[in-house]
Amino acid sequence: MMIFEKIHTVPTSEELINKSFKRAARAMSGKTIEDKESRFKANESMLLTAANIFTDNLANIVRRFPSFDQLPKFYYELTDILVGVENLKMSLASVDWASKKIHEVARSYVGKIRDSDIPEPVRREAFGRIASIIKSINKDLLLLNEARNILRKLPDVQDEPTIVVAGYPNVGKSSFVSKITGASPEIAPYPFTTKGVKIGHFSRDGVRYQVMDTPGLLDRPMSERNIIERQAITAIHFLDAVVMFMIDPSESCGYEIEDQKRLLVEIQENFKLPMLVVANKADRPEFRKMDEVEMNVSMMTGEGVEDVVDRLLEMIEEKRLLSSSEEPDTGSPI
Ligand SMILES: Nc1nc2c(ncn2[C@@H]2O[C@H](COP(=O)(O)OP(=O)(O)O)[C@@H](O)[C@H]2O)c(=O)[nH]1
Ligand SMILES: [Mg+2]
Repeated sequence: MMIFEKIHTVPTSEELINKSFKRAARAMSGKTIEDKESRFKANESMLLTAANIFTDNLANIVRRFPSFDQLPKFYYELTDILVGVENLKMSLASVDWASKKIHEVARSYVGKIRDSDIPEPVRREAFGRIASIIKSINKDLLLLNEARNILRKLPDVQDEPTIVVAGYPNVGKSSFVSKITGASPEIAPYPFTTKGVKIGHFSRDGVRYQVMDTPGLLDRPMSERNIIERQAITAIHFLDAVVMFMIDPSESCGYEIEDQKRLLVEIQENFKLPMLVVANKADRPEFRKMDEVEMNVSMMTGEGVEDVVDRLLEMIEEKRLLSSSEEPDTGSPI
């Protein structure tokens, strides 16, 4: 399940006020009030019912947001870029404060109702105070709802060993992904891209691996991107991933070798992830071997594909052994 899926729509102050006071009034409507005693009781319980509805709703809002410090680093980064973790924490704290404050006000007004001569004005005063507490957190409720809408669109990236495929358009990335995952990959939205990421899976020896094709993300120079885009891209850095960079030395992709090399260097500089550089289209007559390249393949003939997969799995294993022996690097890559 997507990590942010359980966050519901966050209501506005006005919606909350209408809902809670209406429900409290409805709870009272069937009751007949014969004597002074039951009239006081009715006002008391109307106040407590309304207050409970408020505190329950507010507590649920806070509870459904994930605890940000426990979020996988990948999602933490994206959340921070998209909405700001500090802003979110502050708004959640305000909602929590309001919930507690309303509880306090209700408690103290129950006492005031008991001490009063006529209960209704006292109860109405309590409602007024509760309403103004709720109104005071309206900007927080709006921010949380906006955050919710943004966070729900994050890609559902599993906490699985991942192969990220990079390289210029038309070099053969998608051919590789469909060759090793069989099925056509799922398309997941990704911030600041129109195409999203394509995610496929395959299993080896009972272990599930995730393959992520990144059209629009890792297929053109970083220097052409603004800072926000770069941050969104470098969040990939926080996945448990290795990168396969694909070059097309035949240049039938439409990009010159020199440009492809420059992109390779940029990605190497921006991602401190293990990287395998692979040249594709070995079947083509224009193909030539390159110093930068570790393995040559052809997605058309299938030549070398198994070796590439074996090498990538080896790299994942090496990375796993390495990261279990040292603290993960949590520094920002840019
Ligand atoms: N001759 C040849 N063509 C290939 C090879 N791999 C991919 N192609 C072709 O190159 C084009 C782009 O491939 P695609 O996988 O969509 O590249 P992507 O844009 O990097 O995902 C397609 O027409 C493929 O059929 C290969 O090994 N040999
Ligand atoms: Mg493609």
